[in-house]
Amino acid sequence: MKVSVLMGSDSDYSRLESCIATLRGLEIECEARVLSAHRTPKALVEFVESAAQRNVGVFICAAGGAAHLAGVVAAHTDLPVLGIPMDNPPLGGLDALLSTVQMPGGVPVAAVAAGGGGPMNAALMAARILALSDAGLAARVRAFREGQEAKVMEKDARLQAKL
Ligand code: RP5
Repeated sequence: MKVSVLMGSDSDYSRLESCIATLRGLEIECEARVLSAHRTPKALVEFVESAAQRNVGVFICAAGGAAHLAGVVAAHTDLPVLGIPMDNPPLGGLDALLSTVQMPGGVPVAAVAAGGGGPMNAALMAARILALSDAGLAARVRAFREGQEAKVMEKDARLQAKL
């Protein structure tokens, strides 16, 4: 299954590169689009409603400011929706975070994380969801975690050697 990565503006793209790279590193097919809840509402809904035809399994939605993207997507799909609040001026992302975590009951959006780790963690959370029904992906997710542990242990060993 594929992960659909949506962003409210092309100005969000540079911070989503780690999300897309993480998905690709885990050999997860993904699509990425700039679509806005406010500026392109019709195209957004059409795109979300045709997700089954593209074999989408999870949506990742990044937006700043009023950040309605994840909520609107969740209102038009039964698939899991992961929202990434982008830390933009003038309110530094608090606005987007509050929008993302205050969905009304019945329309679930998971707010994955604010800040630099958010896009990568959204990709890893999407991978864990898809891995529930994909043993090969589950093995790659485990290998990622183990590889990360090995890297940190290596750094610690280098530090110990210097002390
Ligand atoms: C949001 O407004 C976008 O997701 C972006 O984070 C923010 C600013 O968009 P631009 O004015 O840069 O297009 O909708």
